[in-house]
This record gives sequence, C-alpha cells and structure tokens, in this order.
Amino acid sequence: MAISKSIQQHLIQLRTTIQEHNYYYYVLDNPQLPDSEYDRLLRELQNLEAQYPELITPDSPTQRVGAPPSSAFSEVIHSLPMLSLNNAFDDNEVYEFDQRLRDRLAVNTIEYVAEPKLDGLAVSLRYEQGILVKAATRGDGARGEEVTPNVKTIKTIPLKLRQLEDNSFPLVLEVRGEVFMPKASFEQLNQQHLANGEKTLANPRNAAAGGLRQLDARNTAKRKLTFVSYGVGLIEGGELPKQYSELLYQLQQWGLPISVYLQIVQGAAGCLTYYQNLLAHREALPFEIDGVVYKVNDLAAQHTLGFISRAPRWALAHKFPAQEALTQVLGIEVQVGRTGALTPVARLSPVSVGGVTVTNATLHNQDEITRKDIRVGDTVVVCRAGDVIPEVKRVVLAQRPPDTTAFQLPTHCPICGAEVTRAQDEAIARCTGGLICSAQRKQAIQHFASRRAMNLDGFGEKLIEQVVDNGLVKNVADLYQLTREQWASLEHKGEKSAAKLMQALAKSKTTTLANFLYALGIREVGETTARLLAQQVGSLERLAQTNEEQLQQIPGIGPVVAHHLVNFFQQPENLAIIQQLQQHGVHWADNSSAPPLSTQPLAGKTLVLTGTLSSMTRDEAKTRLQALGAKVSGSVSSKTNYVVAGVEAGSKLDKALKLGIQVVDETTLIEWLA
Ligand code: 9MJ
Repeated sequence: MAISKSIQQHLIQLRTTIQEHNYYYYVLDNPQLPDSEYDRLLRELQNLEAQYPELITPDSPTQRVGAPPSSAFSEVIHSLPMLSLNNAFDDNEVYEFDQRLRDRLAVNTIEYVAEPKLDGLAVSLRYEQGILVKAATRGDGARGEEVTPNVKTIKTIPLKLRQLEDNSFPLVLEVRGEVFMPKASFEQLNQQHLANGEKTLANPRNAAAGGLRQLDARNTAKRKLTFVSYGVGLIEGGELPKQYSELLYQLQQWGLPISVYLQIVQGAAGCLTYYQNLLAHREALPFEIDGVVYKVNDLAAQHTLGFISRAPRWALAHKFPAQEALTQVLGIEVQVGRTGALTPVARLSPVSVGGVTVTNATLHNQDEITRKDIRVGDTVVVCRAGDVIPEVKRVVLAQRPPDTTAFQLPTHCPICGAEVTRAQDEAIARCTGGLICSAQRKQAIQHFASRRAMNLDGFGEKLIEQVVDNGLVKNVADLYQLTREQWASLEHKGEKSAAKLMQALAKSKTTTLANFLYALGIREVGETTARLLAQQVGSLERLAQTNEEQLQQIPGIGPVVAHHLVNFFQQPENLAIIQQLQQHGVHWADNSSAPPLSTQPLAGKTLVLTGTLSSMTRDEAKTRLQALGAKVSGSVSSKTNYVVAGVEAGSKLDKALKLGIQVVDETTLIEWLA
C-alpha cells in the first residue's frame, strides 16, 4: 500500500519539531513548550510510527529507549586516538605549563579556554550526514567499546544534528565529550537502590560508567545520564573554525550540549582566577567535578604544539584538592543529645580533607556502623563535601589490624547510666534518663538559651556546662534563680559579665508564645511547629489541655507531634518548670484570635466500617459516628483514618493492613460512642 506524501511530510515535521524542542530543553535549558504539549507531540509521533513502522528512521526521537539487550560490547578502533590530559596539582605547575607553551610558540601571552573537568566517562560520537551512527567509550584511547544503543538513551545527545541554513554539518563528524551523572540523579538512584535493598553506588562517576555499560539499554535510560562536548575527532567534508571556543559554539549550534561554565581567559593568571572561582562554587554545581581544564584557544597553535604520548601539550587538567582522605579511627565516642539520642562519633587521626583538617566524623547510628563495619583501629576513607559534616565512607579492610572487635552502642547511657532503649522502627537509640541525665539537661538548657528560643546572650556551651556540673542549675527555670553574686563567682566570670548575664535573663522574660514553646524543647516541635501551635491554639493553657485527636485536626500537626505534645504536658515536672518560669516573670501575649478547637473527637476523621457488629447495625454505627463529626466512607484508601472491623471483616481489613491504617475493634467503637 502506498503511503501518502502528506503522512510522510507530517512525520518529518513532527520529528523536526520534537528535535528542536529537545534542543531547547536539554541543551539550552530553556524549554519552549509545556511538558504536556511536548508529550502530546511525542505520542502523536509514536502512534503514527506504530501505524507505519516502515517509516521509522534510526534518528527518530522515539528510538531512544527500548533497544534489545546486546550480549556484549564490540570493539571500536578510534579513527583518531582519544586523548587523556596531563595533570597539575598546584599553581606552580600551571605557571610552568604556560611558560613552556609560550616558549614553544614564541609568544608573550596565550589565550585559554577554561572549563570544568567533569568526572564521568569520555565518549566519542560519530555522526554521518548528521545522523548519530556510532558511540564508543574511550577505552585505552586507541580502542574502546561500542555503546551506541546505550548512548542513544541519553536525552541531551542529539540523534540527528540540527540543520542550519547557512552552515551544513560535515559529512563525518566525531564529537568527543563526557557522559556523566548529575548529583540529583545520583542521589535518586542510590535512594532507589536502598529502597530495593541493593548496594549503593560509591560516586556519580561509577554510576555513569556502570550506566553506560548496561547490556540492556533500557537500564541505561533509567540512570538519567547527561553529556557535555569538549572536542572533536575525525572530521570529513567540513571546515573548522579557527578557535576552540568557536568550535564549541559551532557544536552547540548543531545541537550538541557544551559547558555553560566555560570561559575565555588570558594567561596563567586568568586560568588561576577561574580555578579559584569554580572551586568556591564547587558544591553548588549540579554535577561533580574534580578540577578544571585549560586549553589553548587557537587551534593552529594547538596543532603546532601537538602531543606527548597520549596527552596533548596544549591542555592541562588542574585538579581540585581531594575530598577524600585516608586516616585511622582512634576511638568511637558516644554523645548524648537533648532528646537522649545517642550519636556515635569517630575520633580520627587528624587529616586534611579538601584543605580542612578533620578530627571527628559522625557515625550516625548503630545500623550505619554495622553496615560499614567500622571498628576502632581501622583505616578508613573520610570524605567531606562543603559545609557537610565529615563522614566515614568505608573501611579499608586490607589494613585492618588483628584483634579488632565490632562496635556496639552501650546498653546504658555513658553519662548518667540510665538504660538505653531503641524503638522497633527507629534507627536511633536513646538514653531513658530524661532530665536526670546531665548530658540531656545541658543540651536542653543550651537549646532554651539559643538565639531563636529565649535568645539568652552570653549563655554559651561552656557556661552552661559549668553551672550544671557544679549543681547550680538543674533545669531551665533555675537559670532565673541564680543571684548576681553566684554568676560572678563562676570561672572566667566577674562582676561585669555577671551584670550582663542578669541583663540578658531580664530581657528574655518578655517573649512570644511561639519562642517559648520552641524553647521548651518538646520533641519534634521545631520553630515552624511552635509558630503554628501559637497561632492555632493561642495559649499555653489551652495547648496543655488539648488531646491528640484535637491536635491532629490542625493542618500540619501529625500523630507523632501530637503524641509528643500530649506526653510533654502530662509530665508534672514539665508543668512545674513552666510554672516556675512564669513565677520568675517570663511572660508573653496569647493569641486571642486562635480558632476554636473542635471538641468532637472524631471531627475531620474518615472511617470505614467493615464486618458484622454485634451491638448495633452498621447503619446505626454510621449515624452515631457522623453525629461525632466523622465522615463514614464505603472504601478504604490512604485518606482513611480508622477502619472499624467487626466479625468476619474481609478485603477492607486486608487493604487497611496493607496501607498501614489503624484498625480498631467494636470495643473501641463503643468507647467512642459512649
Ligand atoms: C573533562 N573531563 O571535563 C577534556 N574534559 O580534552 C574536558 N576532558 C579533554 N576536556 C581533551 N573538559 C582530552 C580530554
């Protein structure tokens, strides 16, 4: 059957439009269409191609995913070798590099292009008459592996070059660049691995390399890899511009992504300024880099300079300081936090990581230590990224000394000796000593004094430690009881600082309900929750009398926060401390415009009745539940709050259990209705 010309033309038009929008979306980062419209175009193309499979072309935007698994990767001999880069680790080496080149070229100054050094996998893409026909990894520089189906899944790589009006592309164009995984995709991938109980990947580079070498290209597609071009290999039937920077812009015109961070700089000084600038922004970049690359901009000069072994003379990779280092675990200490949480911390033999000396690293919790099997005496890899607290990444097992033992958190608090417990579904172990535990007390007082709580200026860690250790202060209310003489008698304090401390205490007495609530250090009540409670509940007295059901009716308050709040106000010690604080003059204005709290215990709750009830019919139960403000629904969903299960409850009960919805029996129902 002959296919009409108009269908063929429509197909070509659709492909061109989609290709153009891919370019705006993936290369220029400037989408021109809403996603839904783009999806519609792609679906239309898919439908047409399904109808006329003989019209599918290898460069069609639909041909990215779903190539059948290949059993192995065939070898590709690169038509021009794929080069590596010489490295520099300090500024001096950069000056020497620049000096060498100036001598060879007999010039005074050299213009360079500086670009980020991406940490991924180098690939070569071969376009013939504008169509991507082959993609290969660098391999040893002379021979690589063919990874065409895998590379075709990378959305930033055009399957077909853009045709420009005045400048058609060469007959053969080999583009060189880096395939890599953005940080966000890497984190997402590791989350997925964790959720599936699989091994996590060490870094985005490994994830990218593994992604590109998937036997089934559909798995490559899932890894969300991307690409940046930084050079060319063989070119036939086309002219090259005179400068490397122009070459990159030309590649961009053809639809290939180039780095948005590249910059033309002058001389070694220009290179080093660029280096410092990018180093300062390293953490904020959406992908990992391990340095910057400088390249002579003049392509004729590049040609003159040539290569030594496999690396060009005209380029240099200036590496950033490593963010990983090897060191020894000298000990593992256990810190006790404000809520009793026990945090194991590794004491490390001091080591410089990325230019900062690291002596401690958090080990998070017992599960983390067990998973990584970190032991005292081990040699470990520590890493640090920006402001993030240093972390022990892994143990070098080959260097483990004999006679080490696996670490276990203590069964009793190292500070107060109270029992340590760990809830079944929690990773955190806690000291049960409460305010008997001086570690918890100190932390609670520090929190109370902190800037966003009571803002007690001058009440730092050392001072609080002193007054707790010498027994002057047992709880936050005691702070207001100490006399000026007592403050003045403390170590490193005198009359003047005592006066300042008294002043800070006096000033703190006028506060807000939100700040006061936050200062109390109730578990799970952070600043935002404290503010919400102040607004919605209006007064401390009211809050202390509100039950969990009522609290949960406040949007933003979940069952965990509600539980901790009610629990806090049930403890007589806590009420006594609040009373003492008020007696010392701590005060705030209540929020009289807070909305009334519902007194209907089941208001806003959705319930489902299932099975046979013995004391009443389901209809009767429904009417009475509705009178208490509940909504009674016929089917279980994630929005259901309770399922009331009578005898022989069936599929609704199963579903509730699957969704983790609270199931109650008839006895509870009767209690509610009483
Ligand atoms: C990386 N990895 O980002 C080169 N590279 O140039 C950049 N690698 C390179 N250029 C010639 N930006 C050989 C390798």
